[in-house]
Amino acid sequence: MNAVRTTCPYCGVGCGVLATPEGAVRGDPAHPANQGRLCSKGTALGETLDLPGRLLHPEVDGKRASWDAALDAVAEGFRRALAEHGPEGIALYVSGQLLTEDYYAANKLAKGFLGTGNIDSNSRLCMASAVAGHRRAFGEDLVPGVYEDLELADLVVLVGSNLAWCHPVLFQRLMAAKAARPAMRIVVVDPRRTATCEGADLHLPIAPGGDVALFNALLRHLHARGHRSDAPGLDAALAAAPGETGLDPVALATFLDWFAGTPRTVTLFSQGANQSSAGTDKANAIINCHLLSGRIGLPGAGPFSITGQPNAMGGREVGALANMLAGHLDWSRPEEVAALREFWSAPAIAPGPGLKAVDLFRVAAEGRIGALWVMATNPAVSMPDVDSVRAALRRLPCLVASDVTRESDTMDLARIRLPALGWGEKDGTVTNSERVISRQRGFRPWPGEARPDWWIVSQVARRLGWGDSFAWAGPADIFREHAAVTGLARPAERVFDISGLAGLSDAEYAALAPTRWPVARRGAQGGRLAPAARFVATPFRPPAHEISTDYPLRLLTGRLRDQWHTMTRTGPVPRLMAHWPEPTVTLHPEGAPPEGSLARIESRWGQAVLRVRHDPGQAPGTGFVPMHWTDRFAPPARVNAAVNPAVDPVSGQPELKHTPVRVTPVAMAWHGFVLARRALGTDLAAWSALLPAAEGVWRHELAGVDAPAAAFAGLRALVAEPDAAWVLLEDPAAGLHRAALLRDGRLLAVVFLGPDHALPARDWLVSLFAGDAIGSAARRCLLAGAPAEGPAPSPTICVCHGVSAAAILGCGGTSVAAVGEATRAGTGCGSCRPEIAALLDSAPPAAHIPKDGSGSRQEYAATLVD
Ligand SMILES: Nc1nc2c(c(=O)[nH]1)N[C@H]1C(S)=C(S)[C@@H](COP(=O)(O)OP(=O)(O)OC[C@H]3O[C@@H](n4cnc5c(=O)[nH]c(N)nc54)[C@H](O)[C@@H]3O)O[C@H]1N2
Ligand SMILES: Nc1nc2c(c(=O)[nH]1)N[C@H]1C(S)=C(S)[C@@H](COP(=O)(O)OP(=O)(O)OC[C@H]3O[C@@H](n4cnc5c(=O)[nH]c(N)nc54)[C@H](O)[C@@H]3O)O[C@H]1N2
Ligand code: SF4
Ligand SMILES: [Mo]
Repeated sequence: MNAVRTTCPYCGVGCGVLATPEGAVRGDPAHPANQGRLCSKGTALGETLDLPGRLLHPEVDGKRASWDAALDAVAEGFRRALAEHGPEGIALYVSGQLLTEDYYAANKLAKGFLGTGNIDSNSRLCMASAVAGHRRAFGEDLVPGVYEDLELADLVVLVGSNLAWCHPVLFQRLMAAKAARPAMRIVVVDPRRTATCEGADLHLPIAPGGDVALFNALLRHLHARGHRSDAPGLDAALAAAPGETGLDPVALATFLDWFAGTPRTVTLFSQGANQSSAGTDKANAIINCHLLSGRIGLPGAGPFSITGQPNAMGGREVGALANMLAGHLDWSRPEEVAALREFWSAPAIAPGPGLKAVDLFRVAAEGRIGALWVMATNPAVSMPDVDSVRAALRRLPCLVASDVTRESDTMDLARIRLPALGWGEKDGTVTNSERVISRQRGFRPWPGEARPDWWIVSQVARRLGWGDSFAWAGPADIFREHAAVTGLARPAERVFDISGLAGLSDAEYAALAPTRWPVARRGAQGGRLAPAARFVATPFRPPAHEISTDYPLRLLTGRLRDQWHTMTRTGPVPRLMAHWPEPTVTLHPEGAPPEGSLARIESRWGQAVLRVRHDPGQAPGTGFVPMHWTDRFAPPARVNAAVNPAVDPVSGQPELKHTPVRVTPVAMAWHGFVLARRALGTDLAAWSALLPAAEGVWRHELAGVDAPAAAFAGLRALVAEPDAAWVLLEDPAAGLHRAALLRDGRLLAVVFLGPDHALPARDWLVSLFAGDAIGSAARRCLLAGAPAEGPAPSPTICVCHGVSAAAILGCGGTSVAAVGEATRAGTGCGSCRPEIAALLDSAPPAAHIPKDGSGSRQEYAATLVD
């Protein structure tokens, strides 16, 4: 196989991938992160290589432009904004999905030459609190541990992490370790009972925002149990206000005892910790406990901040957050600023930190930013209070956006659109959660006029008069320069040092094997870190905005297993949409609107309308909405319109995981769906969601407030085709309107309307679109929406091997392993194993196959699974 060794572009696990130009993809057995494994998203990478909607040429003011003209326009936009507003009035907003080399180039342009601190990254929404916590405790942004520690630990505590869905390969490594060593314990701290809880011994359904209280209690408990430390700050930390966890006292006591009595403990934390107005304190409250128990940087022991994006860590290394400098150099140390100024020959280097993301868009909304360049991120969807952010984007005189796709909500608003290379084309490095630097290598030709992000940056720099400082021939040149920066102003206390890689030849860079930092000398390999640390007092504070009688429910947001962020790459792939086809709000069944109905969630900031899904594992008083839906797929379901923009006072990271809302049922005149052989858009009705149902089949979920008969006629007219015939069923008195469009026995479209959400499952109808002509038996039941006999198709659980819930329940296996042997379900990427376990646990089984195909439901046992 002519496969190229590269790295997965999704999560921060950073799995090695072997890929061929034809799009065949498999896990790289030689990569230390995954040792050959891949999850559902990684496995489907081949299907995302030729997505429609690719941006292939630069555009200025909506018209195709040459690179010269587009780059001139960017330079002119920034020159004008500089003249009008000064360096405070220009900004870059970049992303952990850039390669380190692209990231370095953007940061050098902003801080070194445009002279502005205003370059922030979507990592502000993601890792900023962990970064700030590390810097307060260790004096530097350091992750002490490595993945292997999760396998060596006797206790693994997952705080605000849905590892099973968000870092699936690491979760599989953890599950394999536990299977080999059943005495190992896993605790999940999360207000929701997630798929990750399926592998856990104890689930602590913490009150949203209660984590600081939990770890403050743990610190006191450890102290009472005789743990001592010489590190500074312990007394103040012990004296800090404890706070309320909302936990059952027995479960809490169990956790405190397990932790105190287990030397090999890893506490892994993710967005349930970071995305909080107390996010930095959450990180420090966790680190405090590891410090007092002496468990940092040891095999199987340490605090572990897991990164989200493929190159979240790389962005921190190059300093592309508004409050950081390149190479972990620091504005607070003048000798380091001077060293960088000299190294870059950048007399105008930014004098200090710039605006953090939430502030940046607020200032832009006030008209104080003249030019903004967005790279590899979609703030028109992913920022909190996002309608205000959209208003800010619209107000910008010069909005530049570099992306691989034309199909993003941010691209819609951009004045200058620049086509960037994507995964499989671009070339450079990324750093994963355990500090391992890996190569992403191109294995596909560059499409259209798309160019690498670093090249685009360097061309703009040249037009602004700084060509000599950006005269790189390729990513190897940039990497060497970045590596050299990390060696500046030495000797110093800074641990981050890869100056040992500054002398790599082009050939050595091309062949670079996964390498963990620090690498201070050529040939060195980093290991665990045991930095000197201090305690930080973390007095408990409740979330920034508390619930009230008007807004009595706590809205949590997060991710789904098979979607990536704003869906630009995963949304169009039917296999990935199958797992969770509609935008939902998950609620505890008690007092919730009926399952399958539509409900409005409203906050002080905005609203979204979503399909109701019941889950007894959702804590009463909370609701969960995935962050993924956009104008492209379901305009009314953009949850960030409702999410509050409060930030952590230290890190500036927004509180994306806690917004007070109310939920109200939405009355609609009709509900319905259209299946068609092309996408008809997302404006077909008052509520509209678009999903790829199968290869060449699009599903439109709809609900309207107009007269059903008129809506039905309108929808039929939309899909009508010459020489095709309608099969019709209409009962206007009952509000029932159904139609199927056929030509020569081939199904072209289906339009179903009813008075409420109780409509037939879509899966069987979707299956009829495959093949040339449908059989007479199926034809007779077409408008019933279900076959006359035999089971209706049930939702796919195992995406890799296409195994349905019905097949799993019907195979006779009673364990995940037995089901795997009988059906192959769960034996591919393994991401669905928690769902198989949940399905097997549920009783009576048949009741848990969703009637409407709206996603798999999970029921859960008691809190203490032990
Ligand atoms: N499938 C998939 N995987 C991804 C991504 C994706 O888009 N899709 N994105 C990647 C990125 S960039 C990131 S940052 C990671 C995120 O990975 P995770 O952080 O694991 O994912 P989330 O679903 O955002 O949030 C995790 C959990 O935090 C819980 N939570 C909410 N509030 C609180 C609280 O106050 N305390 C605690 N303890 N928990 C709380 C939520 O219920 C949720 O289950 O995933 C990465 N991996
Ligand atoms: N409510 C809520 N909101 C959230 C979160 C949450 O949990 N809840 N999580 C937050 C977190 S942790 C994150 S990380 C953000 C993610 O939010 P975003 O970064 O806005 O989401 P993505 O969809 O990943 O956007 C990446 C864009 O970069 C493009 N792209 C991919 N590769 C390249 C490349 O090589 N070059 C260029 N130029 N473009 C490229 C993609 O096509 C896509 O348009 O969302 C945040 N928002
Ligand atoms: S766990 Fe999945 S998404 Fe994350 S890097 Fe590995 S294959 Fe990619
Ligand atoms: Mo993230």
